[in-house]
Amino acid sequence: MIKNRLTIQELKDGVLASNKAILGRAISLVESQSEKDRTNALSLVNEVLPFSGNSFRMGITGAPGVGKSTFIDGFGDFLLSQGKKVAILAIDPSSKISGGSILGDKTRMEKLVGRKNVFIRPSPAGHELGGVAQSTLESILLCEAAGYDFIIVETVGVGQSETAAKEMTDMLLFLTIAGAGDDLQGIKRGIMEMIDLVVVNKSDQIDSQVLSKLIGNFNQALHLFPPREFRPAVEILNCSAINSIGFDQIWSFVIKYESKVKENGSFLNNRNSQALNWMRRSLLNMIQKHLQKNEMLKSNIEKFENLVTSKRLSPLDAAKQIFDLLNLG
Ligand SMILES: Nc1nc2c(ncn2[C@@H]2O[C@H](COP(=O)(O)OP(=O)(O)O)[C@@H](O)[C@H]2O)c(=O)[nH]1
Ligand SMILES: [Mg+2]
Repeated sequence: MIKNRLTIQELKDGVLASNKAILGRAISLVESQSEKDRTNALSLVNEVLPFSGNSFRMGITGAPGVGKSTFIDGFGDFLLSQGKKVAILAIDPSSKISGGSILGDKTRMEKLVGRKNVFIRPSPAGHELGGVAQSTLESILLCEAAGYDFIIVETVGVGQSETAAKEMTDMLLFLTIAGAGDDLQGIKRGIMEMIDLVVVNKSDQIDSQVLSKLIGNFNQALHLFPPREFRPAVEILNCSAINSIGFDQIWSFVIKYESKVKENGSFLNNRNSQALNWMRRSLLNMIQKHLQKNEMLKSNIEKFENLVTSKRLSPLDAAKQIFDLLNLG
């Protein structure tokens, strides 16, 4: 039994001892949006920070139904057999609407649930994307401090959530299937640029000619992008997640990818620039939130909005005058 409230020290000790129940509690703390909890969460994360970072972080994205959960279950099991300690987290802002979340159905993860070296955490419900992304980032750090050395971040293949996943992982895997209108046309250019590995799932259902054609199409599209200097070229592999077929090749790619980015320094450079970006984005968010609460500014903004819509002041001049009111020098 764990007592009701744990001190930051107790949470830290439990996380470092890799106590799953306490890790869960620590993650609940970073997910909380109450002001007091936020203060404690920041202290806790700072405390464990020196013990974090020692992992490979893989993001997984793809449209609903392509088999992400099934893939994570099977591939996670494969990773365990490689001696990895696996944590699975999710960025799923849609859980607000659905009431569940992409990892909510832990029953899908039949191979992983209850295994010693696995920690599974669904996305918190009822948060905006920004809040989900922030708590997922902090959860990654906590899991690493607890000794998890392979972190999987699952995200739904829509909107900004995959950008958020990209911004906190070392490699992004795009899972897809043949047909279903989900080939090249279905992938937005911006997403294509973020992907490090494409995996065509449900190979058990695909005719080999269709698969070759799909792979050919992908390769053609990839040629339109400049060669990647610091990371291995994007590859297109296939698997049958449900039958655990094809994981060897995916694992080989991950090993190749990890050793290349670690050797040439881009692994660390990427992690550092991700950390700095998170700092900058958080700062801008705080400034924005703070200003939105400022009454003087609110009333002035209304005044300036009227001036802009009645064409008495240009939008740019209005912005400049509002900025000057802030007296930031
Ligand atoms: N035939 C076949 N079905 C699969 C495979 N992987 C997943 N599925 C099925 O596809 C459906 C959606 O899988 P799920 O993992 O929930 O997809 P997600 O929405 O991307 O997480 C389920 O019915 C799975 O059993 C596969 O490799 N082969
Ligand atoms: Mg799923």
